[in-house]
Amino acid sequence: MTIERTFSIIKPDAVGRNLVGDIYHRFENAGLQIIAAKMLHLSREQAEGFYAEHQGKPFYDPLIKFMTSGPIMVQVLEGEDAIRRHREVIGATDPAKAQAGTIRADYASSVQQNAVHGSDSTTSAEREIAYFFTTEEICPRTR
Ligand code: DAT
Ligand code: MG
Repeated sequence: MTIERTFSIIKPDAVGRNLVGDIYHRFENAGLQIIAAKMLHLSREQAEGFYAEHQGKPFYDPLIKFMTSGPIMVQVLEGEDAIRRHREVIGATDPAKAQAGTIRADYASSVQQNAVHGSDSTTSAEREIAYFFTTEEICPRTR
């Protein structure tokens, strides 16, 4: 197993419901260390750039509207097999299909308002971390 970094968002619905501490607790319990974090309220341009891969899909406009509707928490998580482990803790995109005990099963109200984001590959993790964080903002324990 290798130590990986992944990118995570607590979306406006979950921040609005005061779930930041609960979700951080779940990450830490899964062996994921928070090595960078901040609160942001995304502009339309920031959200569109982040979700560029979904442009043109039927859910794209509602997604951008939702992601700019309130503050979010963005974080970099580090740990063994972090990308897969983080996606496991999050659960499936559609909360109706997410395994019991996952963040989306417990907190997402719909596939559109699904509480959290997690990178799905090393390529997307690298892009997404660099989209929101400078090197100086990332604080690994092992530096
Ligand atoms: P994930 O967030 O699990 O990586 P994704 O990358 O396929 O899922 O989609 C990005 C986000 O877009 C997702 O978290 C919520 C929204 N979305 C995806 N599919 C959707 C759908 N069928 N209807 C409404 N929103 C959707
Ligand atoms: Mg995705």
